[in-house]
Amino acid sequence: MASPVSTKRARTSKDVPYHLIYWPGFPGRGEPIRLALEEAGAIYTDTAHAEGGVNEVLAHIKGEQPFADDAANPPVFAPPILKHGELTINQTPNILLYLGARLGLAPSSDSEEDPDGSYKVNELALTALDGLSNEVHDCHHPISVNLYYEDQKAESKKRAEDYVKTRLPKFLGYFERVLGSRASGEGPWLYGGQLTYADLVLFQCVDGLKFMFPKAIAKLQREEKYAKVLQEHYEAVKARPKIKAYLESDRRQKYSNGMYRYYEELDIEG
Ligand SMILES: N[C@@H](CCC(=O)N[C@@H](CS)C(=O)NCC(=O)O)C(=O)O
Repeated sequence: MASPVSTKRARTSKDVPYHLIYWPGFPGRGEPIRLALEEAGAIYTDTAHAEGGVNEVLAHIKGEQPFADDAANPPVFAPPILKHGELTINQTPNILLYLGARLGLAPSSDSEEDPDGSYKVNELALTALDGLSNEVHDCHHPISVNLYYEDQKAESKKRAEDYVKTRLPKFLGYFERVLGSRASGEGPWLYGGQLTYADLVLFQCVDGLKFMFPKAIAKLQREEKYAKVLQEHYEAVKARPKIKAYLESDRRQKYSNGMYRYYEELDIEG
């Protein structure tokens, strides 16, 4: 009888460098993970900056060797992918959940003070990714992710108009409430008076939105709407010394045809 495969492995030590596997050429879904690693001063490698790094991304997606022989980790579906020692995981918020407590960017479930805090931080990150990242992506891929933007331009225009008029205010309004809530604590942060990875996710979403819908965001700022999210919180994250240094470095890639794209025809005031 075949013996059962053991998927158990010892926890990877915090000292082992992290390895991010993501497409080169744009910040994309990999960016909140980079921001977390940068803010924590973690040692990491990134296929976006490695010669031939794209081949590693492709090998994972295609389930090629040696990844096909991994007894401990299920095959990943799509990048971003994080490798840490023998652990291989994907799904952006899942990676952030793993990194959160390890990097001091979320309460640990072992903490006596706030044992459930990690779920609250995760909730905020998931909500930002739902409404200010995934739905933004759907603005240029409203019919199918498999089709180019150029094949669904008419639908994209409708989708982007609806997004800017109804969905964007709904999610910005939600985060404005979070920032004004008692649970956000002191200071400009979303939860518990301390910077967490949810803050980095929200910052990245707002930064991408400023690039993709500059007219709509400028109008909201002129009207002094959602000032906590668009101004205070955004600037507070941007001014963090390690984040500032990262944003000014070559490691920060420019927006192009990733998650946040600029199309003049979609750039409406709302
Ligand atoms: N929900 C995931 C999915 C990852 C994802 O959609 N990755 C994109 C690249 S940015 C991809 O390659 N998707 C392939 C597909 O959806 O077919 C996440 O947040 O990480």
